[in-house]
Amino acid sequence: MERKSIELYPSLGLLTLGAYLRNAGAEVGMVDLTFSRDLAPLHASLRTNRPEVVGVHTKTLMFPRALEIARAARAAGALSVAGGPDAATRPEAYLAGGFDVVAVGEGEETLAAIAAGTAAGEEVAGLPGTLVLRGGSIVRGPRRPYLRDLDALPLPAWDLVDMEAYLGRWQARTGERRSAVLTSRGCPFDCSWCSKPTFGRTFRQQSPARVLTELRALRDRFGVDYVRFCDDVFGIERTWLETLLTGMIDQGLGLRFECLARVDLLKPDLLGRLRAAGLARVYVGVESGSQKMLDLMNRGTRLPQIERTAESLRRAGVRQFWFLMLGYPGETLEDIEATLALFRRFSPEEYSVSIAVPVPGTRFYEAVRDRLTGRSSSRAREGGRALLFEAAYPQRLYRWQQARFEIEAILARARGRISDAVLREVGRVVDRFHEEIATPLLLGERGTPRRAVASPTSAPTSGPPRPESVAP
Ligand code: B12
Ligand code: SF4
Repeated sequence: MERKSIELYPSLGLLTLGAYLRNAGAEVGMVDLTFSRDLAPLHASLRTNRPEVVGVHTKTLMFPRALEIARAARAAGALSVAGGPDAATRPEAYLAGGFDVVAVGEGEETLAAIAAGTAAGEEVAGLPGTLVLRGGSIVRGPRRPYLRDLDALPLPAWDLVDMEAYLGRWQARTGERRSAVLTSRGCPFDCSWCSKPTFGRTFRQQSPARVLTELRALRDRFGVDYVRFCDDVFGIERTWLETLLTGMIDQGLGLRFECLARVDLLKPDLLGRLRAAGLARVYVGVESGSQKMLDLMNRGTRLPQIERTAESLRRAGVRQFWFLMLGYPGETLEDIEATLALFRRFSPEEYSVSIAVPVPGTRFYEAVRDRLTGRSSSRAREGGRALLFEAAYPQRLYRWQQARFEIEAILARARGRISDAVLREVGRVVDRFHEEIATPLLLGERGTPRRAVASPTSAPTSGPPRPESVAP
C-alpha cells in the first residue's frame, strides 16, 4: 500500500534511537527492510556484524514479520528486543512469539540500558520500561518516566539509512525531495479510536530553535525542499507555532511543508503566516459529517469548525486532504449521507475514506472486542478495505459507500471540463441507483441495520483537554 501511495519516510523513532545509542557509546547499525521483500539483508547483516542486541520496531500489521526477525536474531545468538506501538500494546504476544525483551514506551533510555546491560553480561529483567519471560511468567520492570526535555535528544542518525533511496523516489514522483520531521511527542486529545501506547496523553515539544536546526540540517545536508511534520497534531500551542513560523520566514528556509491539523486549532487568522512559511497541504481529520458521530468518537470538534476551516483553506489556496471514516459503531445510513453531503460541499483536493479499524488498546477496540472477525491478513490483501469487526452493515455496503465518494470526487474533478447540466444528471443517476438498487440489494434486509452495535462511550470532557503529567 505504501509503495503505491509513496508515503515513504525512514522511521524517525529508529533514527532517534540510533543517534541516542551512539551518543551512549554503542556501536549501531540499521537494517532497513523498507525496500526489500524478504529478510535477506537482515541475514547478511547478522552474519557480518554479529550484533549483541537486535531491536525491532513493531506496528500491528507487521506482527508476523517481527516474529520472523526475532527467530533470526535468536538463531544468530543476539538478544531480541521488540519496541514501538504494537509491542507496547500487547507485549505478552511478542514474548510468547519468541522475543527476549519487550520495551514499552519511549525507547531511548530503555534500549541504551539494555545494550549496556547486555554488553556487561548483566541480567536485563526488571529494567525500567521492559518485560521479559522468566520461568514461564512475565517479569515487568517499573514504568520509565517520559523524557522531559526533547531538545536534549540528538538529531536523527540519517546516515543509518539510505536517505537517497527515499528522497530519490519522492523526487521522481513529485519533483520534491521530501523528508519527515517530528517536533513533538504525544497528543492531549482523546479520540475513542486512537491508539496511544507510546506517549499516552502526554504532550511535549521541542523548542522552535531546535526544530529550525533540524530543518536547516535536512536542507543543507540532503537538499530537502519539502517537509512533512509528522506530529500527531501540528501546532497545538499557538505561541510556539507563531515563533516557529516567524523563524522559518525570517531565516528564508525556502521549504514547503505539510502537516496534520485539527479544525478547532487551525484558526483562519493564522493561515496567512502558515502560507508565508511554506504551508502547501494540510491533512484534516474531518472523519464524519454528522455531529452525532463526532461526539461518539469523542473527537471534540464541531461541524461549524470543519466548515469554517475547509472554507478558509480553500480561500488561502492550501491543498486539503480529508480523512473520513465509515463504519464506526453507532453510524447509520443517514450519518453516511451527511458525510457525503459535507464532502460534496467542499470537494477537498484529496481524501481517504477508511473503514473504522479497532486498534488494540483503544475504547473502540474494547467496545467491539467480542465482534472481531479476525480478518487482519485479508485487510492487508484488500488494501485496507476489509472490515475487522462485525459492523452495523455488511462489508459490501461499505465498499459501495466508498465507491460513492470516489464517484463524487471524479465528478468534482470533471467540473469545468464537462457541462454542469451533464454532471448534475450523472449525479442524479448515481443517487437513484444508490437508493433504488444498490442499498436494498446490498442490505438484503429491507434497509434495517444488520445488528445494533453499541458505540464506545465517549470519555466525558469539559473544556480543552489537559495532557497527562510526564512525572513518573
Ligand atoms: C508519522 C506516522 C506515519 C508516517 C511515517 C512513518 C515513518 N516511517 O516514520 C506514515 C504516514 C508513512 C505512516 C504510515 C502508517 N502508520 Co503511522 N504513524 C505516524 C505517527 C503519527 C508518528 C510516528 C513517529 O514518527 N513517532 C515518533 C517516534 C519517535 O516514535 P516511535 O516511532 O513510536 O518510536 C519510539 C517508541 O515507540 C520506541 N520504539 C520504537 N521502535 C522501537 C524499537 C525498539 C527495539 C525499542 C526498544 C523501542 C522502540 O522508541 C522510540 C523513541 O522513543 C504515529 C503516531 C505516533 N504518535 O507515534 C502513527 C502510527 C505509528 N501509525 C500507525 C499506523 C496504523 C500506520 C499505518 C499502518 C497506516 C495505514 N493504514 O497505512 C501505516 C504503516 C506504515 C509503516 N510501514 O510503518 C499507528 C500504529 C498503531 C499500531 N498499533 O500499529 C500509529 C501509532 C497511529 C495511531 N495512533 O493509530 N505513519
Ligand atoms: S487528535 Fe485524536 S486522533 Fe489525533 S492524535 Fe490526538 S487523540 Fe489521536
